[in-house]
Amino acid sequence: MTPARPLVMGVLNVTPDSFSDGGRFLDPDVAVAQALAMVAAGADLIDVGGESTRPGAAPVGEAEEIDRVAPVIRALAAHLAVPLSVDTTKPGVARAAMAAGASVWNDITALSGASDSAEVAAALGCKVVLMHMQGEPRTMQDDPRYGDVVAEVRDYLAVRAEAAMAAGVAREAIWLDPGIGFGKRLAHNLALLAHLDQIVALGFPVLLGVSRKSFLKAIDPSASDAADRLGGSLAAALAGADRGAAILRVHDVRETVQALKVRAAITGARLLGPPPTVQEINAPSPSKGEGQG
Ligand code: 7PJ
Repeated sequence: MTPARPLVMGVLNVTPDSFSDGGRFLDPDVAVAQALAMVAAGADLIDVGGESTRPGAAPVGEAEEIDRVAPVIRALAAHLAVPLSVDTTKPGVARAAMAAGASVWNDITALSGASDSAEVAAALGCKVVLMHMQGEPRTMQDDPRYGDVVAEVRDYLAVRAEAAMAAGVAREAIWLDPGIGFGKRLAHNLALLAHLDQIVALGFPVLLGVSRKSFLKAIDPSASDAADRLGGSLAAALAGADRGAAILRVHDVRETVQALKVRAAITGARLLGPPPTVQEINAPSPSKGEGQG
C-alpha cells in the first residue's frame, strides 16, 4: 500500500569535498547540531556519508572514512531517537557504523562494492538500500547508455534484491533506489521519475534521491548552484511521492516536509467526498442558500 506521506531522510555529509554542503560537518558537535535541526524540521531518519560520490571526487580509504563517520554516528545515536543510516560502499565502514549506532546501510553499489558486502549486511541484520548505478562515480556521467532505462534499472534492482536475500538479508530489510543521477542523462532521470511506479511494483519500499541534483540544472540552467535548486527538488520529490516513493533523501528537510504536508492535506480533502458532477459545479453552494441556478 502506498503510504500517505513518504518518510524524509535528511542528508548529513561529513566529507570535506561534498558539492552541496562544502564540508561544514566534520566536527561531531556541528554535525549533531545540524542533525538535531533536521529532526526538529521533521526528518524521520538521518543519512551520514563520509565519501563523496561526486564525479571526480577523490576516493577515501576505509580507515579515513570510519574516522569521519563513526564519531558522528556515535554522537548522533546519543542525541537522537530517529534511525541513522550510513552512505558507504565499504563493508568495514558499514560494520563500524552499525557498532556506533546506525541501523541502515545505504549502498550506492547495491552490495556489489566488495565480494563480501551481502554477507556482511546479512550478518549485521541492518536495513539495506540497494541503489542502481551505471559505471562508477568517477566516470559514470561520461557516456551513460540504456535501451529501456526503466526496465533495465528495475531488472537490475530485482536481481540485486535476490542476491541480497540469497546471502541471508531478510526481504523486510531491503529498500530499492533507482539512483537518480548515477550514470544517467536527463532523459534517463526523467523516465525513471515518470515511471517510478514500475520500480515500486517490485514490492519493496523505494527510496528516492533527487535533492539538488544536476539534472535539475539541466532543466533550469539558471540553477547552477546546488543550493538554488530547491524548487526543482521539491517538484521532483512530490512527483516521486505521487508514484509511490516511500523514503525521500533530501537536504532541505523543512521545505520538503512542508510540501508533503500540503500534498497530504489536499489528498485528505479529496478523500472527504467525491468531486462535484458537471451538473453540481455551477449550482449555488448549499451553505449560502441563495443565488438561482
Ligand atoms: C544518493 C545516495 C541517492 C542513495 C547520494 C547526492 C549524491 N544514496 N547518495 N540515493 N545520492 N540511496 O546527494 O547528490 O540518490 S550522494
